[in-house]
Amino acid sequence: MRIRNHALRSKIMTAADAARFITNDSTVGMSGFTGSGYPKAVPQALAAQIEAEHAAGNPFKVSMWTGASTGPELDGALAKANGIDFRLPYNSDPIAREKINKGEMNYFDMHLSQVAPMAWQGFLGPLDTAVIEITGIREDGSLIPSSSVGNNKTWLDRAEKVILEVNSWQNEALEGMHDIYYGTALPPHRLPIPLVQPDDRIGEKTLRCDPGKIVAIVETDSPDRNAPFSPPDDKAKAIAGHILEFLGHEVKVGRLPASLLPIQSGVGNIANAVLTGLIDSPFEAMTAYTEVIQDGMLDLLDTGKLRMASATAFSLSPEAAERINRDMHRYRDKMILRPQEISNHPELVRRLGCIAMNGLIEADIYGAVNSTHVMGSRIQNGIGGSGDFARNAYISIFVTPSTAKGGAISAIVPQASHVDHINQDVQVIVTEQGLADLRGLSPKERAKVIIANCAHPDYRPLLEDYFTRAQKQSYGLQSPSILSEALSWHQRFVETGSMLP
Ligand code: 0RQ
Repeated sequence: MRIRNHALRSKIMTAADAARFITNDSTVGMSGFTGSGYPKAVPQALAAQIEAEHAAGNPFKVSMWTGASTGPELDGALAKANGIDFRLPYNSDPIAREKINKGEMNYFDMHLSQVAPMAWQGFLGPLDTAVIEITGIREDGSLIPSSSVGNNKTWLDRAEKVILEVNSWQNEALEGMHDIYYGTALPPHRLPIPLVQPDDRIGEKTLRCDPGKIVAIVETDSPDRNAPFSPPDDKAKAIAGHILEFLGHEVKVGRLPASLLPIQSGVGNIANAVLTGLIDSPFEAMTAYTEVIQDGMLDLLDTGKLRMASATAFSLSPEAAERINRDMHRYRDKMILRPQEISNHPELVRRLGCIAMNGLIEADIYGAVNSTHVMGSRIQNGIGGSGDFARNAYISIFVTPSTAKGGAISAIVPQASHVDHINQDVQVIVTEQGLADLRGLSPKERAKVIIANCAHPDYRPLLEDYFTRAQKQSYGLQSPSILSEALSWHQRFVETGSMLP
């Protein structure tokens, strides 16, 4: 039995009845992080309720806070119903993305580690309702978390009303895997977070929740989004190869230990390919201190190369989700899921010395990175946790194919059309062409290495030409720029569909 607290069983109801507790103009905190552990039934019932109100000529929109991206049953359904007025943080849902880019939805993209602390600071406003997926409820009323922790602790603490989805698709053996730290506070009462190794447990195994706030419990049996990974293509394999060679070199010259330092890996196919590449690497007894556990990490855990992984969520293919569900008892001792304010905490990322690896949209010749905005204005996903890790990492690596959209776009440009990560937070850039180690280099030195090692051959001569002329024409010569031309590649793409002249 999933709901072991008898008093709370009286709150079980249908998703439609539960959704009626959510009203127009209210703020809702949903569980969910990179497609796992998000509520599936109540958001769909809410979307139906919103559509019915709209059909009757009544306004109905909510503000929505999550952990990170969710799934089609949540972001997709609510965006389709035109039910979201404001959303934070990271989103990867295509329908929500379209609404944001059409100017029909307000989106506050923020560092994932800062969501919970900023909610506590209060300027985001009150939180009316929390809708949280869990695996079960214990006899004492404490909640067994699901396949992501995200901001659930904070939503449960801050919300006036709580709606729970108890999802029996989630493996009961998840119980005990989580580590919920209750020691955070606002300044001036903050204390050091007592975590010095990725496998330290510093909190509780379950979430606390005032039973008086629980207005509804909905029973579900639905899988997480679980998007498939495509097998690594040649570019991803080449990128992985450059990174492995670089890390090997760092070990050889004594700048990294033989087991490396805790790895953080972003989402996506390339990040997954790098993890897969580590299987054949010489590194042993590695650890991960990261946001999401992907397929590649499971493979690494299986081979024993990865000793353990700490994260806030799973982000698995359907096959890997099945595998982990089958073998949960075996994986459980090697994985810890924490609140995202801890998995991504700058203090901990700096202390542990994480090796951060994240994707980028474009980088400029000086190494400023745009992770979020295509052509400077169209949001792709969001900054996610990349800033939490990039700024504080021991080594901050960014990866990308050297071109996008079949070669019509260069990922290396004269000037980034939007900046998420400033030069100082970007130490290594890797494309299938090669790797640029930018540590200790001045801007002009960085430009030479980035153009030579990372740019695609179709764009390399154009970048060399720009950089040569910039060094003659620029107002200043610290980071030479031709202001009238710096964003002309983007303009050309918008006008002609290609950055190539
Ligand atoms: O678009 O799907 O329409 O073809 O962006 O690009 O090459 O498949 O790479 O999946 O690794 O995503 C930066 C978006 C890269 C991701 C980004 C288009 C490209 C494609 C995806 P299509 P790829 P990836 C941990 C850390 C920010 C958050 C972060 C991201 C789509 O890594 O969201 O790092 N990062 N979080 O065509 C136009 C360019 C483009 C471009 C790529 N220069 N111009 N389109 N694309 N480059 C996770 C969390 O924090 C939760």
